[in-house]
Amino acid sequence: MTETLHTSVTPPASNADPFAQEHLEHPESLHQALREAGPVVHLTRYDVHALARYEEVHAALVDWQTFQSAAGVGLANFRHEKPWRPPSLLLEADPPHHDAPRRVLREILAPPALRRLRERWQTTAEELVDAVLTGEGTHFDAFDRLAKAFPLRVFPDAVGLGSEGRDNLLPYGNMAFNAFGPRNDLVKADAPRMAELSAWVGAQCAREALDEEGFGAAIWAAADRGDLTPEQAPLVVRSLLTAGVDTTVHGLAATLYAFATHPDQWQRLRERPELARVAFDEAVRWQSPVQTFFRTATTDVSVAGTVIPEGGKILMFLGAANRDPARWDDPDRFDLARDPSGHVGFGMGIHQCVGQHVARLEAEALLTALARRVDHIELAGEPRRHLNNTLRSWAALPVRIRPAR
Ligand code: OVP
Repeated sequence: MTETLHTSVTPPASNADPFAQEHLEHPESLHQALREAGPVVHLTRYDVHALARYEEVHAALVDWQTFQSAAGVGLANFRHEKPWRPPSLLLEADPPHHDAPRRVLREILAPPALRRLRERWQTTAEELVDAVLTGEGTHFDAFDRLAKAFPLRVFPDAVGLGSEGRDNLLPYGNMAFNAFGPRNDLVKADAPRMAELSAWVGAQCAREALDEEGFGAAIWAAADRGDLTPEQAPLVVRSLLTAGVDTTVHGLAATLYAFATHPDQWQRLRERPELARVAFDEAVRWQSPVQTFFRTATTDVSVAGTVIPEGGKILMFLGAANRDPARWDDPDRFDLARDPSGHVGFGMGIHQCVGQHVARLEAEALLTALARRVDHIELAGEPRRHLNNTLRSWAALPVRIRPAR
């Protein structure tokens, strides 16, 4: 994608604020406008270049040499601004520094390493589904009782966290994902708890805070083998705690929302529960729980004729790329019959979500448990969004379900 710089076109400009409440709540119309405006759009308010088409987003994601992460994957440019916390060794790093932490975490979160969790997670999912079926009627908040409850039951245990303070995990993740955006009201609202939440998360990353079985202990074992330095280990644990909770909670909520609004797709899953994983990926494509990430240009680079200057920030709209009609047939349809692979909801290239197998295993357990017991699921009220600068997230998902006989 690095073309010659001879012909340079001025890109269309937009003064839209993608982080304004209206666009966070309903991003579709902005996404469409940005895709249609051109392959590159200059966002004047932040002086960044935006990519909203699949082709350009995909190309930027895979070209880590030209589009670096070490200057931050939010709006803040770490060349000029001090990060709010020590940068992530995975997300906010480039090769070669990125590679050892990535290799360690990839092994720990690879499918073979997760096999020991499957049976327990399935049992937990069935317990949660039984609880909503035998509760006070079949009308309940699927966000609270399933999407939030399930990851919080299984993931902190899998990491090996102690039992105290687990209610800090979601607020910490919410804060971290807000921090990729501008310093707007969402970021300001997080400020009072920033020191407290950061201190708690920091303390959980110590070897002594983690049990001997979990992902956390496995990261420390890698340090003992010399695959990581002792200074790197706690920061790699921190990545799990930052990226592993809110993402799965809102990804599962997106999946439940998809089924509650597409009864025909629920019947398809009931008939073929082995579609659970495809369904989750299709929901990740359709909703894109992680909406955006930034990169920074390492050189003057031409993207479809527009020169993005060295040091400039590039805003990649993953959610817009995942619904680009040039890449997807009928992109706004949630459809288990399509092949969603190639979506950029987990990113693409060397930074592609290292935890995606964990997320898929969670989704498979929960959806399988539901598909076995639930005949029909529908909305029982207006779903409520929670606003976050990066995550397409939820506050409530009222549903009604009909138990299968
Ligand atoms: C979606 C991600 C997000 C937030 C933080 C981190 C990773 C991290 O490594 O800390 S990936």
